[in-house]
Amino acid sequence: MALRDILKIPDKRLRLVSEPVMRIDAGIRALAEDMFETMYDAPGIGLAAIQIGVAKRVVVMDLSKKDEAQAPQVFVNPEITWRSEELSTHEEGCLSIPEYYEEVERPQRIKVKYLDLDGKTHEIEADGLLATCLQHEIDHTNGVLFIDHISKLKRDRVVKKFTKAAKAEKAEKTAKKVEA
Ligand code: K1U
Ligand code: ZN
Repeated sequence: MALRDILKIPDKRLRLVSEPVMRIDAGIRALAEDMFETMYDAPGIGLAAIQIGVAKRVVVMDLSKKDEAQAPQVFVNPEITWRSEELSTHEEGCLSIPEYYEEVERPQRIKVKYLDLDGKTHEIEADGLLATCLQHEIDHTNGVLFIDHISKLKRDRVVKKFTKAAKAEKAEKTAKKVEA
């Protein structure tokens, strides 16, 4: 198991469309383990492989409450097969946009088809936090971020803030290299 770095905006890799997994093998199982370690460490309740720079359609999630046993779930090649017409609004966060939270409106209920790590196909109906989190993570596999669902004004403001921070971090690293 390995703790991986989580990509932050404006990293362009977050905009890639991830590739479907063709074969669930030891490499995919090791990837899921690294993703859980990284997600629990962050901490977060979900993570898509592209957030650690791997453009494969793999999502991990754990929606258990603090006082409950861990409930890890893996979704390989998750696909939304049905969306309700009713919408609902939930506050969302993203480990690739740390400490920024906004309300997002999405379909209230969805059906999702996916494979587990044994290659078995499942189809589930989700609502509440599971529906929100699945839609957020499936968006990641398609290069879509939750800030794409908020106003342009708010999105531009948060992208500008993180772009400035990334430039400052790069300049600091360059200065340290010159010093050494
Ligand atoms: O995909 C991600 O970036 C992870 C994200 C998932 C998510 C959260 C809320 C709504 C939709 C999707 C996070 O986990 S953000 C962190 C977070 O929500 C959290 C962290 C610690 C405890 C409880 C929640
Ligand atoms: Zn996210």
